[in-house]
Amino acid sequence: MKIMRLVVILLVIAAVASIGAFLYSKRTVSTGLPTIADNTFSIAPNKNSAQQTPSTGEIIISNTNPTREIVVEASEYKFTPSTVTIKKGESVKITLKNAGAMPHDWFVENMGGASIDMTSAGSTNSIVIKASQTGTFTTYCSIGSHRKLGMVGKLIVQ
Ligand SMILES: [Cu+2]
Repeated sequence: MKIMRLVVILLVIAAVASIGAFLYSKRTVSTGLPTIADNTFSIAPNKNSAQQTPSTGEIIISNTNPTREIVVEASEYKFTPSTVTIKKGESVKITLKNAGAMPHDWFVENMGGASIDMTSAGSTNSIVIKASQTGTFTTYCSIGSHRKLGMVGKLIVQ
């Protein structure tokens, strides 16, 4: 009978298809390939992490509201003013204004966290710092040989 034959053929097709699907799913599982989720490590940058991590010295990067701002102008090859004076315990925003033609930055020596990142010509960058101890610290531009060429200054904490 034609109908019986058709039904048998359909059953065979269905059986082959389901066995195939079963083997396929089995294969997917048994390969143990990591899923996208396994491979995804979470990158959840904390925007304030740099500001919340105290540096190793007496100067910490503060995320509290600064009471004032000191603008340091950078050019080839000097800082103006070269000496920045702050008071112990006060949060001060230091802004590096690049008035030169080359990129510059502003580092407080031996205070890894206390630095203003590379600032391109015509741009400004800031940090808020707070010093817990008095002292005089060397500041400099870490780019190329700018330090040797004169981009050195002082941070005095009174
Ligand atoms: Cu420089």
